[in-house]
Amino acid sequence: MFPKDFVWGSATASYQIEGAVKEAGRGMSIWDMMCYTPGKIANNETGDVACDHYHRFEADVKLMKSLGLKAYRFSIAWPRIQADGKGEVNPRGIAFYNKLIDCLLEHDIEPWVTLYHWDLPLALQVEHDGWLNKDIVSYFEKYARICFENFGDRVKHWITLNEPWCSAVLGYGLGEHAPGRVSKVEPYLAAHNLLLSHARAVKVYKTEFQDQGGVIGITNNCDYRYPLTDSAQDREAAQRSLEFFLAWFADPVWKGDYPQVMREVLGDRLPNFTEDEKKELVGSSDFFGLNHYSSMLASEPNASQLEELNLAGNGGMIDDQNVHLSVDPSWQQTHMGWNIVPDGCRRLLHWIKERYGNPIIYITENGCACDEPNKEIALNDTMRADFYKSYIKASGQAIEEGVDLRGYFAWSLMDNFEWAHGYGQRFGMCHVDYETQERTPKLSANVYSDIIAQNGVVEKV
Ligand code: PNW
Repeated sequence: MFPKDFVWGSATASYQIEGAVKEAGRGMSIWDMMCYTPGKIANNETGDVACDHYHRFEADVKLMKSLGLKAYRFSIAWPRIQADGKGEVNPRGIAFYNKLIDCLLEHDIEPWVTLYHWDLPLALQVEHDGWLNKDIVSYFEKYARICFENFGDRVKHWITLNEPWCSAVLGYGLGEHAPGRVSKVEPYLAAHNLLLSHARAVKVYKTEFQDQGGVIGITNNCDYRYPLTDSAQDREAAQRSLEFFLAWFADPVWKGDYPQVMREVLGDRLPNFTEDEKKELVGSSDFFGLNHYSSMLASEPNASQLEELNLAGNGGMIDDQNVHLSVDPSWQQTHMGWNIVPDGCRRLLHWIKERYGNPIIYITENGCACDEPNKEIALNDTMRADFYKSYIKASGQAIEEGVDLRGYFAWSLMDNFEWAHGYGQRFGMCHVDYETQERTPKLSANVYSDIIAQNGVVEKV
């Protein structure tokens, strides 16, 4: 059984579900550009239509209600609010999110709103180098203020950034995500400006909108790392890997600076915070938002593994860490090839509890992709149903052990545009037929719905 007010929700993101990319004054985002560049996305698919949620949000909210969701986490598309990211406010963009928020509240579903889930206005990238330029901090500040002003009377849970690790590493390091850049230096710069932008938005909220009485935080993603063996070297490798992954973004927010090990390894490539910036960062998250999907084994690389790491030339991201990653052959894998290890979730929650002084934690995403070549197979998604049950049970155990976990959001409400993988990877608890746009709850939706109704995983005998 979970605590009485535990928040049960599901999550989506604007570009992955909305479609209507050219409607009602929306400007282009870096993801439109990425998708229109041949060869970047599986089958050259785009978010042009996606789940057509922009036109179907009312039915989608009814679907959420029928499943018993208490909360719904979605993101605002910055280019709907300001087409070029810095100019005029677009009233039609405001109107869309007003309608969505009102509809959720009418159905007693709490809106949890992410300000940035990767759809940066294209003009900010093309004219200002996006997250590489410190100017972004003041653009993001203004955008955040517009959102608090217009929606903050009804929205009481804000998330500034979704997974800045992905923006920095996949967007500016490995080139897999928009804006598709490959570099060993840029990820650290992008991360720096992402963190400063987060802190600035929080400062605006705390100083100008305190009377709205909401909470605001950042959501980071992290997989868990088990040491391959019990050796001190492997345990250090696992710890180092977690610091390069999660502490990179969480230490500045909870402790005021990057982890020491990153300073030592990266030298000049890791930017410095001024004393004022540190002050703005420390304590800038009311809760610890965590997106968690998988686990790996970490070890100190041997000579040939080290050579492999260096040859991979993976944007400096993996070779900087000096960690060899592998899998336990007994682990089941999802359609993304991600390992299903519920105990890793529990351990990561403890790692966060220890390192950051028992913060309030929300799992803002957790879920899995299944191989669903047709609707019939999709509807019988036993692997996903088991995935939810096992991860939720592991989370419940962590709570019993003292972790202050207050909520869980399943990714995702429905199948959607899975970034570079296009529509071939389905994460939804509801199936989407992309020809008819019909939504159908899968087995996992019903299982999750039962979990919500029972406030926990109750095994039927
Ligand atoms: C998250 N990785 O993305 C995002 O927040 C969602 O938009 C996405 O649909 C979901 O997880 C499933 O992928 C991630 O490479 C993308 O470690 C890549 C990674 C992690 C999360």
